[in-house]
Amino acid sequence: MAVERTLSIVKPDAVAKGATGEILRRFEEAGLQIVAIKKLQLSEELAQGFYAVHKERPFFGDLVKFMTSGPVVVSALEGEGAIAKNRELMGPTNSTEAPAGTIRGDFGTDIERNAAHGSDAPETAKIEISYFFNASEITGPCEAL
Ligand code: FUP
Repeated sequence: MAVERTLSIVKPDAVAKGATGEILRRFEEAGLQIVAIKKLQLSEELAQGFYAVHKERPFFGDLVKFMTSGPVVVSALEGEGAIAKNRELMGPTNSTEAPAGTIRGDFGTDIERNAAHGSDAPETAKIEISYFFNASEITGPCEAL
């Protein structure tokens, strides 16, 4: 399996619950390294741009409102099969269908308030990471001690 990078967002609902540390811990425990990280309040413009692919969908307005309702924690994760690994840890999009033990099952509420975002493919991961981070803000992986 190839070493990949993926973009993760701990969404406002999970940040507000104080679940940021636990979610990041799950990534690290699964062998994903945090190579970039920041906490920020998304502006309406930034949230609209991030979800631009969904702009014609009926839920777009509510999604942007939710994503701007409080701070988020955005990170770039690196590791073997990072994209699929992150999505496996998150569980299905709809938190009502996500099993206990998954991030969306444990910390989300429904299809909108679903605790976390993870890129879905290498091309989108690249675009999404550069949406939030300059090259100088991304570190290399740490060597194991
Ligand atoms: P995912 O790749 O799992 O994040 O899911 P999608 O790209 O299909 O959807 C992006 C985000 O849109 C989801 F995280 C939540 C939101 N969404 C809704 O709010 N309502 C819907 O009916 C579908 C998606």
